[in-house]
Amino acid sequence: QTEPQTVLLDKRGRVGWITLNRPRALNALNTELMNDVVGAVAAYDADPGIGVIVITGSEKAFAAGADIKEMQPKTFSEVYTEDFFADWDRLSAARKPIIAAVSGYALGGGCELAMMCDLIIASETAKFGQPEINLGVIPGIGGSQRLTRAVGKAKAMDLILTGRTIGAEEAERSGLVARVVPADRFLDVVGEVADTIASKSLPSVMMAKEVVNRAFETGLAEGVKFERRSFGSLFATEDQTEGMAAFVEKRQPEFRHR
Ligand code: CO8
Repeated sequence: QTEPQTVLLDKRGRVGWITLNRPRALNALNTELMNDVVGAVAAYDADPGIGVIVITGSEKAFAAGADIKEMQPKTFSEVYTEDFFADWDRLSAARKPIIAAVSGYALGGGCELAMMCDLIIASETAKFGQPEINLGVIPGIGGSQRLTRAVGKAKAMDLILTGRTIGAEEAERSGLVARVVPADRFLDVVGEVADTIASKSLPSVMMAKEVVNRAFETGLAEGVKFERRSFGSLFATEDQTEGMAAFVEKRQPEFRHR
């Protein structure tokens, strides 16, 4: 396997960091970068030493969208037959939580990439938007669906029809973003959140992600049943025995992620 050129990879404890690294194009998402991100996520997902994945960009840009220069010459039949960008869907197969750490621009495909992650932590400098309408197209990597589920129809229509950009405060108020963090503490706080999640029992973390995502795929009664069955199955793990014993014995649990 060749070394990725468009992302920087760094394991810190049980957290696998992926830093998008095409600074001259504000991390615009081209095919190479997509392959690198998808490959890195799959590798961390399969690594038993990793509990959480973080995807981040630079201070100025998480990602300024799909690469317009790569898309510009394409014809309909190329976009259709190549299923351009379909590989991004492979991110959804990751079973460990993915945090999007967004500073600066998260526009178009950049906003869609952030929304494919499980939670978004934003620097107060973050700017979100789906400006595809300004290019004569529409969101194409799930944005119309994920944004609408995240913020509701009113805000999604506003953003997708006008192409306007919103700041971190409005994004948090709308439900797109989990937390907004001061710029000077941004990466520290992301690291703390990631470490916190990574310190929990991995089977319960993975199952928590799975049950929350089930809320988007199924009706309430089915979802609650799925949660109940998943909850019960965690009583087969060593970490449940340890976690509950530690509480009763008034000590910190020592999870072994099994
Ligand atoms: N694609 C390619 N290059 C880009 C992109 C992009 N999305 N964004 C920025 N760049 C490049 C610029 O061309 C420039 O390169 P150069 O120095 O060679 O001219 C460099 O990055 C720096 O950009 P700017 O000089 O423009 O920087 P500014 O600070 O002046 O502006 C902005 C920053 C406001 C973010 C501005 O760059 C901008 O508006 N970018 C485009 C944002 C946009 O429209 N994004 C949506 C793209 S479309 C999309 O994502 C569709 C996804 C669905 C695809 C599905 C296919 C099936």
